[in-house]
Amino acid sequence: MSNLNEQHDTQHLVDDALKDEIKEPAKYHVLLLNDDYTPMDFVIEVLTRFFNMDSDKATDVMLTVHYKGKALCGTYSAEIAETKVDQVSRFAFEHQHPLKCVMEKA
Ligand code: TYC
Repeated sequence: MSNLNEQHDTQHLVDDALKDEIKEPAKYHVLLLNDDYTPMDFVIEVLTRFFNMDSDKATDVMLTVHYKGKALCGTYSAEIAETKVDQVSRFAFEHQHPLKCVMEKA
């Protein structure tokens, strides 16, 4: 390959590396999904315990999930979002409820 082409390629690699350094870390939405079995009170408990909502806000979000199928609980870095999903999933499983909590790139 010509010297000029190699220089061009190297510049691209440098640019990409710099871009990664400058970029804000990606954010993730954490959502609750509706099902027919998890008690409403349990969902409110999840929202107050893991997403620091007061009971009015938690009731509002629970009803959004119930009527619309899903709702946003919070937006976090990848690591925090994974931890929330894990905590909620374990808590639901331990109480034998089918409640599902998922994350998606914001
Ligand atoms: N649909 C459930 C019921 O009628 C309540 C519910 C709300 C379940 C939110 C899950 O994420 C959920 N008991």
